[in-house]
Amino acid sequence: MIKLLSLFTVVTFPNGACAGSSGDNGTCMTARECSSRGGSANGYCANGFGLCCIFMTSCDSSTSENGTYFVNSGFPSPYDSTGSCELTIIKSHPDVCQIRLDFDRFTIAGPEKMNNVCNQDQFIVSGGNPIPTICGFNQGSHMYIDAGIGSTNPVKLTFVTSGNSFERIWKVRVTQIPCSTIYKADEGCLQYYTGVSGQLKSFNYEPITGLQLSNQDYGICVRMERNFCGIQYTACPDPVNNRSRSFTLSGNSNNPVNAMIGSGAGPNNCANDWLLVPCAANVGRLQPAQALCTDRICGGTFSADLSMQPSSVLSTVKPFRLWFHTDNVESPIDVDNRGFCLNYVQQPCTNNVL
Ligand SMILES: *[C@@H]1O[C@H](CO)[C@@H](O)[C@H](O)[C@H]1NC(C)=O
Ligand SMILES: *[C@@H]1O[C@H](CO)[C@@H](O)[C@H](O)[C@H]1NC(C)=O
Ligand SMILES: *[C@@H]1O[C@H](CO)[C@@H](O)[C@H](O)[C@H]1NC(C)=O
Ligand SMILES: [Ca+2]
Repeated sequence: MIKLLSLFTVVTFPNGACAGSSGDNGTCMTARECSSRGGSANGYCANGFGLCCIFMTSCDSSTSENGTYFVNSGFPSPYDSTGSCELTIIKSHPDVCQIRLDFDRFTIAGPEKMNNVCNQDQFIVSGGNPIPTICGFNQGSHMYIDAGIGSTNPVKLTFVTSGNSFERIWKVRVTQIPCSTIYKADEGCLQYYTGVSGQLKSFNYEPITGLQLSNQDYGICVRMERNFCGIQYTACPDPVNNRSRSFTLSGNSNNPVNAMIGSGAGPNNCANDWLLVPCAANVGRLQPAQALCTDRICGGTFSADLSMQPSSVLSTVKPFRLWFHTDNVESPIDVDNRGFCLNYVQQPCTNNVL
């Protein structure tokens, strides 16, 4: 039954995601709703019936708005001072289990150069599962924070800046992910990648001056795409150095360093800093030897053999997961290591890949 209530037509539309005219993402709503929730309208959505409402906030604030951008004080200008800048994230709905952070901009001071510890500037996540502290250059990276089920303690993001003058800039997009969605990350993955191919980098990876961060311990997961059974990793091209530094985890990377494997005693093991690639074997190895595989890889060359020659490395352990671990010591044995940048390609369930 249709009731005509008034002469006015009331147009309703869902509060969906929208792209603002500035290029930032927002939520579609009415002008009144946007201003009462503390957002700023930025272009139209819902065929012109709604406004794309952008939420941007800075130090010592809290947000329950999905898609909030957390920026440095004075953004888009850089911030060159010391202090502590915190955002408290409140679940927009009890049915939010994860928070995804996208580092649209992320430049703070890097680690000290002896042991690569983030002791000047720090980015700290608290209130969720333990997350390693990071620093340096991390634009384009992401993190998933486990926010727990139901109403839990809020997750807090803190940028601590201290020490020398440095032009810091950050813009972190905070997305709240409902428990029931198919696009949430698998349990235990700080980073979660989808797609048949892609690129994985350690935090503060940058081939010219970036340094591998100490005190890291986290999982990197790649969603198994349909009809794919294995995954192949290859060190990224390094366009700036004569000898590639795109996989330099241990040793002095100012000199050639072979790949090291395993976790036992001895000079070529990965007891301190390592990338765990489950049952890794070099691509192209003869079949009988394929049974021999390794788990930890470190050194200054990416290969599952003790070799100076880089190789593509195959793993067929499912689900596809890496684990990255570093201790708190570098100098004097480990010098100028950059961490890793790897390209991955999932392998179809043929070609002897089980
Ligand atoms: C807006 O969202 C799209 C899709 O998720 C994303 O690719 C893009 O980077 C976002 N833009 C900004 C400025 O956050
Ligand atoms: C937050 O926005 C993203 C799209 O940007 C959407 O996928 C997600 O479901 C939203 N979360 C909630 C709790 O509505
Ligand atoms: C690369 O090698 C050339 C020739 O040996 C040298 O002049 C140049 O400085 C090197 N570049 C780097 C980034 O090491
Ligand atoms: Ca170390």
